[in-house]
Amino acid sequence: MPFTEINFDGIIGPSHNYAGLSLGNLASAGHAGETSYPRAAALQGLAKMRHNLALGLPQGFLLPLPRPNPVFLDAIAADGSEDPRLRAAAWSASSMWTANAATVSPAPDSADGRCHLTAANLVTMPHRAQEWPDTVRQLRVAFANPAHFAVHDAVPPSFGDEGAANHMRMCVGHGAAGLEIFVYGKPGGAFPARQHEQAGRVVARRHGLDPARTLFVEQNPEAISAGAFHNDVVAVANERVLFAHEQAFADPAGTFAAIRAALPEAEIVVVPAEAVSLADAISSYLFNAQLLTLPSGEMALVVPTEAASHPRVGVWLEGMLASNGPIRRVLPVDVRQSMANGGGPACLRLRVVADPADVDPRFMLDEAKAGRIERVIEAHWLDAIRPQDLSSVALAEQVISARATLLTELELSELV
Ligand code: SUG
Repeated sequence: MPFTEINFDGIIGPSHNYAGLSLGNLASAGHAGETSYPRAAALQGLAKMRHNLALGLPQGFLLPLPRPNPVFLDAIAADGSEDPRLRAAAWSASSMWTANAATVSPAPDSADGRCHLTAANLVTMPHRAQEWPDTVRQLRVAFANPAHFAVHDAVPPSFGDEGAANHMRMCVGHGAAGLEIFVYGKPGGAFPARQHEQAGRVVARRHGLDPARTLFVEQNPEAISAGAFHNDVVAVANERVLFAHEQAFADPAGTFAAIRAALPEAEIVVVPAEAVSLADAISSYLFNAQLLTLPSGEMALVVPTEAASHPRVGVWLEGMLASNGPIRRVLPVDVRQSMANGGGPACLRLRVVADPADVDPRFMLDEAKAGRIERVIEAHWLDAIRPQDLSSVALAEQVISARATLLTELELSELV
């Protein structure tokens, strides 16, 4: 099979909970302390994967990481009883948002003709900074073939890196050489700027990208202050189309001109602030959508139900479909449990352009495997977690054994 885009969704782990750990992520703060429903969350995530599989698209997955994380607790010399936030960090199921797992440059973009993946260090948030060593271990199993893939450790922690959530790729077709756009924030605003410019530059050099097809673009500080803690909350790209909020970038006109100069085929769909304010975009997660090329060649936008049902955003989407733009379908999915922690459909997936035959087949989904995963989730994922439950040794044992059962079912016990 030629190069194609494969979406690797994070299976939502059995310790999914609402701890309010992410400053600047309004949903995480707004749902802090609520009861979470890990089984429902994981089933919603699986339903989204099945939805995209049924569209005829290749679908992969990545597994939840070990939680509560003994390596993290050991490193901070704590058993978790000292501080509820540290305990919650050790339990966090945040690796579900695989858009933050790594930055991916497919083979057509790199100097050595291999697909490069650099794990994101996620240093800004302690609960996320613990992810990358286990992420890199998993990526090295899934993308093990050195003829086709190079998996790099995270960039040094002085440079904050949030992975694909701040990276966009535009091209005439997935298999063609692409324009890679690294979006960074500058510190000094109300909330942390999680992606540093230098991190993107390190990744671009490591991946052997052509400077003529690489852009570094500053995120609008107003967008970060309004709650766009990652660029993928205000912009998404697929092939020749960029779908972005008018206020996504610090210099929108300069950014769009640079994109058009590097990729003359680019089509830029800008949503004006007078139709959808930054606040509406962020609360509805309109841009945290999967912009997908369907087998028919049409483009579809997989949006959270919150976007489709939002009064102003829904109207804007209807108008977009009625116009003759490049996005021809809008497909709502329910990922409410993830959304309440600030993770929409696009956060839950890592895009890798590759030949599916080159990926370890244990990470590829088909309907039969989805059924097997569903049965493990139904039988072993916890129904509900309240913040005070995170001190329970019995609950920790249940979480550990639920994940181990999934690994055994998928013949991936080496990741235990
Ligand atoms: O890093 N939320 C995640 C959401 C990540 C969304 N990803 C993308 N935009 N690609 C974060 O802020 C909340 C965890 C808590 O509060 O319990 C959290 O980590």
